[in-house]
Amino acid sequence: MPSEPCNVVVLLSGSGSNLQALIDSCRAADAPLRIVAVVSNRADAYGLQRAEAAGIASVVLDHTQFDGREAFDAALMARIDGFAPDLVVLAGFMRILSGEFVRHYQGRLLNIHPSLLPRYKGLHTHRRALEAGDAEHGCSVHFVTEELDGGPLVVQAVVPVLPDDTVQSLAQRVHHQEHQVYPLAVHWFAQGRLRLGEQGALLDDQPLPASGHMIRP
Ligand code: NHR
Ligand code: GAR
Repeated sequence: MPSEPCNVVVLLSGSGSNLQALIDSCRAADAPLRIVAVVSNRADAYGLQRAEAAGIASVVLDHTQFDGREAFDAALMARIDGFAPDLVVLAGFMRILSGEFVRHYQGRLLNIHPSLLPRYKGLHTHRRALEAGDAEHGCSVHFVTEELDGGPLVVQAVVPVLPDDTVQSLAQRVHHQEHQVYPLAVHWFAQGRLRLGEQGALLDDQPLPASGHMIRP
């Protein structure tokens, strides 16, 4: 007998192509997860239209309407918890989250970041990889902790940097990998295979390497 599916809430701020990849990955009737809600801090995020098209509940919580980060995060937690999620997924969510928020979802909060962490934490990662002359770039899925982009790694996908790359062409190559590895990591979690242990991420009760599971071209 299949057990209850893992209820997932997705947080985003923009286009939502990673949301779309997750939606597409739960088409099968026996998918181990269901996306129960999408929360955006921006009313104009295209990801909200993707949610609506897929029949997923959505919420807009505009951070500019709150008096500071703590107040926004408290409201965000209340809205998210209304959906009783087993997992919260950051998919292009552009607001730094407070320690209180991160601790509340400890072990059930994942992010996808567009670089090969620990390289290029923060913003403008594609431009920084190009400017550094890196031969390789990529993306990382990690458990979120208070240390920005510093939580235990789950999976990384490597892409080559090509001689004529622009920020756009490189970003597109990385995005394509994001759409493969985020559903993979989320399905691992939903299947009960992935969890956060004391020392880092565990897959099937085995510690993952510090770099996470590596996918190379
Ligand atoms: N919060 C915590 N505590 N830890 C992490 O690892 C987090 C997080 C919140 C978001 C995503 C992250 C990324 O993958 C993420 C990871 C936004 C910023 C940022 O500087 C940095 C990293 C990430 C997301 N945001 C600005 C801010 O002041 C606003 C930028 C904007 O609105 O465009 O919050 O890269
Ligand atoms: C993705 O590339 C994601 O890695 C990145 O934003 C993009 C969102 O795309 N996340 C961050 O930069 C977090 N600071 P999407 O909205 O099409 O999924």
